[in-house]
Amino acid sequence: MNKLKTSILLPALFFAADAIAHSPGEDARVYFKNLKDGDTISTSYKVKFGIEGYGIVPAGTKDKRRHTAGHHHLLVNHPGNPVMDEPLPHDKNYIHFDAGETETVLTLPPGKHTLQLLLGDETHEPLEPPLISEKITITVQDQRRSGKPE
Ligand SMILES: [Cu+2]
Repeated sequence: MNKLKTSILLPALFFAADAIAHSPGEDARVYFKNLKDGDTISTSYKVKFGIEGYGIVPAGTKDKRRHTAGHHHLLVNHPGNPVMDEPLPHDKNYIHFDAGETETVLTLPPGKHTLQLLLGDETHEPLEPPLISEKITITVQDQRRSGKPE
């Protein structure tokens, strides 16, 4: 009985291991460490990217680490929803952190902006299921109007 079970289960396990490559677990998430929806920030602000349950490696990583890690993308004022089944574009709405950076100094013009984090694999494609943060709206303060002397 036991022997039979093992012989049936083993191939299934190998198959499952293959299927979960590039698939973060249910608890995995990406998030902004020091920003939340509705925050007001200055024109230059160091934003920190958080990740749990998955790793960070540079884009283009070829070894097996690529199955359990990816790199951050910051979506800035992205209209609608990103396409999830092809590599993320390099344009004004997507900042790639190819070196595996986990923070950046944001320099945005005064006003409201939306920000969202999306993890990509070694070819800049979102994972399955995607690791994506909530989309937050922040306001960049107009320092010329804040009353500070120039
Ligand atoms: Cu990328």
